Amino acid sequence: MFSKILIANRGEIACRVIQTAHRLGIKCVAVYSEADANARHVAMADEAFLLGPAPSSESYLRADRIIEICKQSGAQAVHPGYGFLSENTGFAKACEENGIVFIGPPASAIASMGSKSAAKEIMSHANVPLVPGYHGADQSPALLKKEAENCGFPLLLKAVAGGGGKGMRVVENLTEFDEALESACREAKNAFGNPDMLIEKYLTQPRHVEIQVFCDSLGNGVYLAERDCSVQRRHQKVIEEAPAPGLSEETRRAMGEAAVRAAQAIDYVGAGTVEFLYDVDGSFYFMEMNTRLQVEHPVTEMITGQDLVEWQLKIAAGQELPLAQDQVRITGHSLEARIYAEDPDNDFLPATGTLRYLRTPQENTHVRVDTGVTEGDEVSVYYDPMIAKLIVWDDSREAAISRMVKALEEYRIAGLKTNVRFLRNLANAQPFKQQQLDTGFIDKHQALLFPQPHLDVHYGLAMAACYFMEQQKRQHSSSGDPHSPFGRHNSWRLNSTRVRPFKLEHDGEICELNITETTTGYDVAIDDARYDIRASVCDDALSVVINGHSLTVHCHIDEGRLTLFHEGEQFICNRFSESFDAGDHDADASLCAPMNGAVVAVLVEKGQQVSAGDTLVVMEAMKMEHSIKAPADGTVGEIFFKEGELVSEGAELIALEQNDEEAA
Ligand code: MV4
Repeated sequence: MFSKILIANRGEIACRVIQTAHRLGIKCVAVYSEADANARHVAMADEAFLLGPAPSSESYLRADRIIEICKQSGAQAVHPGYGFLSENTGFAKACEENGIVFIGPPASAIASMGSKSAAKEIMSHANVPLVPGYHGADQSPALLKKEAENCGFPLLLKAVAGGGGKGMRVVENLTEFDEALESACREAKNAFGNPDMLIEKYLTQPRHVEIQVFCDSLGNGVYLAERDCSVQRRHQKVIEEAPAPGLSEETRRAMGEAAVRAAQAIDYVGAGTVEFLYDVDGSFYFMEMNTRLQVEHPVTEMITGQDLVEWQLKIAAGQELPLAQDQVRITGHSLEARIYAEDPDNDFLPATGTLRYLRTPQENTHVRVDTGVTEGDEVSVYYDPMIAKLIVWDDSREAAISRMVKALEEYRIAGLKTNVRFLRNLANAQPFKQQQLDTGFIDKHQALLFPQPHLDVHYGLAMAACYFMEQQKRQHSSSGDPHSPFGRHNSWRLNSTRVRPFKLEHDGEICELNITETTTGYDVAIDDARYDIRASVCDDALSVVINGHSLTVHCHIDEGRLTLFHEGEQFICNRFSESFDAGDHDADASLCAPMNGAVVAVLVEKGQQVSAGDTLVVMEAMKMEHSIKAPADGTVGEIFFKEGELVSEGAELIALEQNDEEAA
C-alpha cells in the first residue's frame, strides 16, 4: 500500500479522499490555488503545495506542475477526484510515464469511452443493450435518413463528440429530418469540432440509473448495485439515491452484469460508473460510461457499507477486489442532496459570497456531510459552487426521505444564496415520495418546488423584533454593569408599559411595528394586527408561542441583518435602530447609524445646543432617507462623519452631551 499520495483536487472530494487515506495510515499531499490557501483540504493534508493563481487552467489543471510536486514530495500515487484531470488521458499517461500511480483506470480505458460511437461499438460487442438506432461511421445524409426511417420517430440525433446533454436534438417525423440533421451537424462541428451523429429511438420518460462497477488488475469485476440520478436540472444531478426505487432483483442483476461486461470489455481497472437509460417498460439501455469516482458515490457506500476510496487505493496498489460479487450486500436506502451556492429563485444563478454563518445537521450513522468548506470561507467564481453533499441513510426510502427533509431544515447557511430550501421542498414533495421519478421531474413540478414562502411575514417580523429585544437584554445583562436592570433575573421587565417602536426592512419593504414587554413576554402590533408572544432564546434558537401557535426558528445576526431559519427557509430582515426617545440612552449618548448607508446631511455643528427631537444628521440607506434625531436636549459633541461619507450599521455618527438635569 502507498505511504504517501497526492490529491489533485480541491473541495469536498479532496477532504473526503484525505479522510480515508489517513484512516489507512497514508500521508497526504494537497495542492491548492492562491484562492484556496486557507481551504479545508489544505489544513487536513500532511503537506501542501501551491499550484498557482486561482483560475483552474493556472492551478488544478496544471498536469506538469502536479507531476513535479509528486516528485518533490515523494508521493507515489495521485488521486484525481472528479472533474479537473480525472478523465484526462494525457495526465493519466504522464503519471504512468513518470512512475506515478494514477488512482483510476488505464489511459486507454479513458480514451475508449471518450467517443459515444466508439463506446457503443464496444458495448455492442460486449452484449450490453443499446438504444435502437444507428452509430456507424457512414455519415452520408442518405444513409442516415434510411437509418432514421428504420429507427422510427420520434428519434434523437446525438453528436458523437457530445456529452452531458449537449448536441442532442429530438426529431419528431421524417419530414423534418433533413433540416434537423443539417443543423445538428453544423452545431456539433462548431461545438465539438466533429459533425458526426448517432441516431437513437427517443425515450420520452427515461430514468437515469447507473451501476457502480469495480475492476482490479487481476481481471476481477463486481458491481455494487445501482444509483437513481433521474432528478436532474439541465443535466446537473440534484438528488441521487440508492438503490433505484422499484428496480427488481433480476433487473439489478442484468444491469449489473452488463455493466461489468462493459468494463471488462475495455480492460477496466478501478472505480467506474456505467449509466443506463431505464425505460418505463423496464428495459434499459447503455448511455455512457464514466471513468472516475462519481460525486454521488456516497449513497452506494451507505447501502453497501463499503468505502469506495479505500477500494480505489487498494486496487491501485495492485490488490484484488475486497469483495466477490456474492459477498456484496445492500441494506436500506440512501439519498444525497447537493448543496450549492446558487439562487433557485433566479434561475439557479451561481452565487458567490462569504459563508458568514454555517450550521450543519448533527452527523451520525444516518446523516453524513461531505464538505470542503468551513464557516467564514469564500465561495468564489473560480470553481464549482458546491458547498457540500448531504447524505442520509435509513432502513427504507420513506424513512431516508424524512431524515433528508429534517437534515435540510437543520442545514443553516447565511451570507449567500443557497439551494437548501429548494432541496428541502423537492425531498418533501409528494411526487418524489411516490417515486414519480423521471428526468423531467423538476420541470414537471415547478409549483411544488418553488412555493411561496411558508413563514407568515407578520410572524417573521414579530419574531425578529422579539429576538432583537432579547438580544438587547442579553447584551445589557452581560455588559458587566452591576446596576443594569437588564442583569436582574427577577421578573423585572424593561419599562413594561412603554411601547417601543421598531423599524424593520424585509423584502424591500419598511415595516414599523410596536413592541411592548408584558408579564408573559411581548405584545407586538403590526398594522391592525396584534400578536401576543411568549419568547425564549437558547443559543441561536428562538422559541416562540404567537397567538397560541408555537414554533422555533434559528437566528443569525450579521451587521444588523437578521436571518431567521425555518423549515429550510430564510426570513431576512434589516433593523433600523429604534427611533430615539428620551430615557433610551445614557447620558452623553452617541448616535449610531441604523444600518449601512451614506451621510447625506449634517445639520448641526460641534458645541451647538439642540432640543430633543431635533434632526442632527440625515442618512441615506435602502434608497430612503433616515433622520438621526436628538434623544434629549443637549450640546453637540464630536461629529464623526462628513456629508457623502459611507458608514456601516452601528457606526458612531455624532456625540451628544445631554444636559445634566435631563440625564439625572
Ligand atoms: C436520451 C434521452 C431519451 N432518449 N436518449 C441526456 C444527457 C445524456 N446523458 C443522455 N441524455 C438523454 N438521452 C434517448 N434515446 C434522454 C436523455 C436525457 C437525460 C438522461 C439522463 C438524465 C437526465 C436527462 C435529462 C434530459 C435528457
